[in-house]
Amino acid sequence: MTAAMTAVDPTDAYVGYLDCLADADEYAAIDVAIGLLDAGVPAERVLLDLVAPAQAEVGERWARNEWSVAQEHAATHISEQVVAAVAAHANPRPTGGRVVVACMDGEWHALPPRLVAEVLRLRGWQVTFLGASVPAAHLVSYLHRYDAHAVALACALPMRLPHAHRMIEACRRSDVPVVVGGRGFGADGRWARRLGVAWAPNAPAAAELIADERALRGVPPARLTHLADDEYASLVRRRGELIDSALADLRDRVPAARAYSPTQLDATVSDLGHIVDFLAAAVYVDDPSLFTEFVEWLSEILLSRGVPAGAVARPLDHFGVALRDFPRAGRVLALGRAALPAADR
Ligand code: B12
Repeated sequence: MTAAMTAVDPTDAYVGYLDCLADADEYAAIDVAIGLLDAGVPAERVLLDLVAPAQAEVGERWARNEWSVAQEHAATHISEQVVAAVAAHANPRPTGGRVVVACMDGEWHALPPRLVAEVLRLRGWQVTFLGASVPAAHLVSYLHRYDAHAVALACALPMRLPHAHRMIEACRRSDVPVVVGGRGFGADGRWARRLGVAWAPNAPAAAELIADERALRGVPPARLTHLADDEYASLVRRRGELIDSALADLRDRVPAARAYSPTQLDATVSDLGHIVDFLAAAVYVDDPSLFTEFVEWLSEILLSRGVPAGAVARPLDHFGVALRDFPRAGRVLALGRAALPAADR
């Protein structure tokens, strides 16, 4: 048994609970959570003050290359089991209307909205949780069929924002109010404001918004007139060509890249794809900070995994040349280049 069983506060239980995740000890993790419930801690606090921060720490350990993907997956599975156990223990009965909670198309981070779904359930809403990557057309027909009071959409990755916008618009056309959340909208929700949609920083705030239909519907409209320059659409059309040419350029200019194994090549293609997708998303919302934050994150990830310096700088320079007729993308790339740590320039 890895965890202290006597904690009556999620904060005191946190370190022991993280040890359970580190040891992949599902039973001990569930015991910690149920122990807190039995000690009178509200289920909402167990979810938000224990499971959520522990899961964020899992991400930090993966990012620092301290935990493998397998350890992260094991820990995430345990968190899902703990959420299920807490939900079953609390077993609330709905008194309110139906709220549908779903991940945007292409979004696999289902645990954060699952926490939101359970908090809404605890607060009396009848919640349908549709889970990861729900195609827009299927979501909309589901909303029609069940006459939803509101839909809560999750996006963890800013590169998915253009898809998120299409999905938000599809829900709007069926007149169901939308609230969005997740890291993908920026820490302060600034990209949700750009897309003209109600945003909640966390589950309790989402519950308050959903209870206030006027606030949910009374959001200022999207500010996307810059899309008239067609840069975003052209970037999307050229995605494949940009990735191919950046890979060829990297192999020409960074000697270590010529000796990459097939696995390293796959990872490089995936990183180049992310660079193009984050660039396109920054152009979509017209905010270079979306890209500079990503570049800082990516170079930290690559440096902690021993990827040679230049692995980010080189593709940025290449895209800068390939996209010289794209003034907004060019500005974003230049700011991204400037945001790189000295070690990667
Ligand atoms: C687990 C995990 C995964 C799992 C998800 C499994 C699952 N069932 O959820 C898997 C393995 C699928 C995954 C995949 C990837 N992941 Co991941 N993942 C995570 C991790 C470790 C935990 C997510 C989590 O549960 N967080 C805990 C929740 C509670 O925190 P939260 O998101 O802040 O949520 C709160 C609020 O934001 C808000 N909220 C959240 N959602 C919603 C929704 C609504 C409607 C509302 C109102 C509010 C709201 O309320 C929550 C509670 O208060 C995070 C790290 C992290 N720090 O979060 C990385 C993280 C999000 N992943 C990341 C990445 C890069 C990826 C991949 C691209 C990796 C890859 N190379 O393939 C893929 C992308 C997959 C995809 N297309 O979606 C990065 C994103 C970085 C960035 N620059 O954007 C992170 C931050 C890891 C890191 N530290 O670098 N991931």
